[in-house]
Amino acid sequence: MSTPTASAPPARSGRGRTIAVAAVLIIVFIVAAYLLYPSSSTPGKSVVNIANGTGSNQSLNFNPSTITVVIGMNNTVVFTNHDVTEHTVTFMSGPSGVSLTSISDSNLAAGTNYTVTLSTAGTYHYKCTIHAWMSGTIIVESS
Ligand SMILES: [Cu+2]
Repeated sequence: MSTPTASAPPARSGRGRTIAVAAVLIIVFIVAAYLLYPSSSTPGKSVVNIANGTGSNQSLNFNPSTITVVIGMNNTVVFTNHDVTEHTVTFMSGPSGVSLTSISDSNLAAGTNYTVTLSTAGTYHYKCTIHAWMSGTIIVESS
């Protein structure tokens, strides 16, 4: 003798199915957005951090010290100073025609950030003029 089986659930109404499809679509969009814009960086921007202690620890540097960006995608770079002391972002070289002084920041105070958009493709080298061990490279690629 078999035990009674549960009766089949009532068929979904048309409205219920619409809601289920909408929920699936929303989940798909959220996953797609997450894959397109990883949480590690702000959409459209690239991030370079200066960790607390970098000004007194020669094993620390701009982080990451080398980045590659693409014009129109993420060629706006945000330098954030998490340190307790001042730093600079002083460009030493870049593509010809680019004014290095106009893209540099000579006073990146503790707890502040500096945003620069690099719109000319090429390789840029920068340093901190206060701490000789701090230097970085930004490679800007055409889109
Ligand atoms: Cu510095």
